Amino acid sequence: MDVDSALRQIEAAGSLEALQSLKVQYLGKNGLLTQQMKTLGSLTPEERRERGRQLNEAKGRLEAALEAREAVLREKALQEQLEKEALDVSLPGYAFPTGGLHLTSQILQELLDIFRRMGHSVVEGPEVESEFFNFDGVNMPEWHPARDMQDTFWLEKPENFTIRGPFAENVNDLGGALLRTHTSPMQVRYMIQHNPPFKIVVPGRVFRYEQTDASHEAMFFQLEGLVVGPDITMADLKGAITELARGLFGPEAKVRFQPTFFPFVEPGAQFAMWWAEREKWLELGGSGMVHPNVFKAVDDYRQKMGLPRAYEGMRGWAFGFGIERLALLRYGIPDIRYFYQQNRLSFLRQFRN
Ligand code: FA5
Repeated sequence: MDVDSALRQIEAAGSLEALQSLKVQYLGKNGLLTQQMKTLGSLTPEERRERGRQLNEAKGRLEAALEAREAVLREKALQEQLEKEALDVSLPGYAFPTGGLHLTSQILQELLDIFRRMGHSVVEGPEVESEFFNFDGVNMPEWHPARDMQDTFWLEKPENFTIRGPFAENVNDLGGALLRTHTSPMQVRYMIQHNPPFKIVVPGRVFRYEQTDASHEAMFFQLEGLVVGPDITMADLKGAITELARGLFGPEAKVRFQPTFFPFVEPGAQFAMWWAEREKWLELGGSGMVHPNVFKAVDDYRQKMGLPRAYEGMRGWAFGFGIERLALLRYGIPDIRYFYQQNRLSFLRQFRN
């Protein structure tokens, strides 16, 4: 074995793998040097001492050379890795597009916060509704001309159509299936399932089969309010709407009620809010005292289900208004169709929260 040639090979090893195989080649279990060590036994004691010393010295030099080369190669590998992974922190970052809440969701959250502060619970109902809850239950029987005020998307009713909610499947005569035209059916659903007194608000999507224009959509959101108890009066309704106006437009806000007709309230009133900044009235929606026929429809239904009648002698107020209409007026948006139809990001981004 030529020690000098081995040392040169070690010195020239270009990688840790190459170095490892040299180590095996010379010092491994069957390496060249190891084999020579094994021949020592056949020598005379004298020769053995001399030869053993030589081999040990060679082994020491090889080991030292391997170690030194390994240190150099490791350092080189580290440098290469550092260079490869180098990060230029002065480069500009990537802009990640972020999502945001739709304007409608933002306003709904604001409204729900105002009503939660007044002690209302927030409840939701189904968008596919039965004729009974959408119309008959809120005092709009089939022959009632007021049904024409809300053009309806009727749905083909499948064979085994059952309407969502407890008890509902036990009642056969719920009429046709439709997309709810307002959130008022939740008044009936909630009262069937809960005893008074209570305060609720119902946010939700509603649908009307109508020609769209700058202020009419076929799909929009309403917020419904309902408060029932033994001595609720119109003054409570005024108080709640005033709180709502102040929550939206500040402590100076005023409200205005004008008599109007909705089948499910008596008396009925449309309400508007005074927007001081712009000095104008915003017509928002309808309201009134719950019509006795609505309480009666609820109690009749409860009785059919074997539940006690709970609404005789009760009084309540209700309101309902359009969320997009509020936004149109508040932000001076010229066309309600910007909200959903064209999904205009340039429009929606103006309201990014
Ligand atoms: C109702 O839907 C009644 N359920 C409201 C109500 C509830 C009255 C409880 C009394 C007591 P109306 O059809 O007027 O009423 O609609 C209420 C509001 O929804 C309107 O004032 C308006 O803000 C909004 N709205 C109605 N139609 C559209 C439409 N096509 N596009 C956008 N918003 C609409």
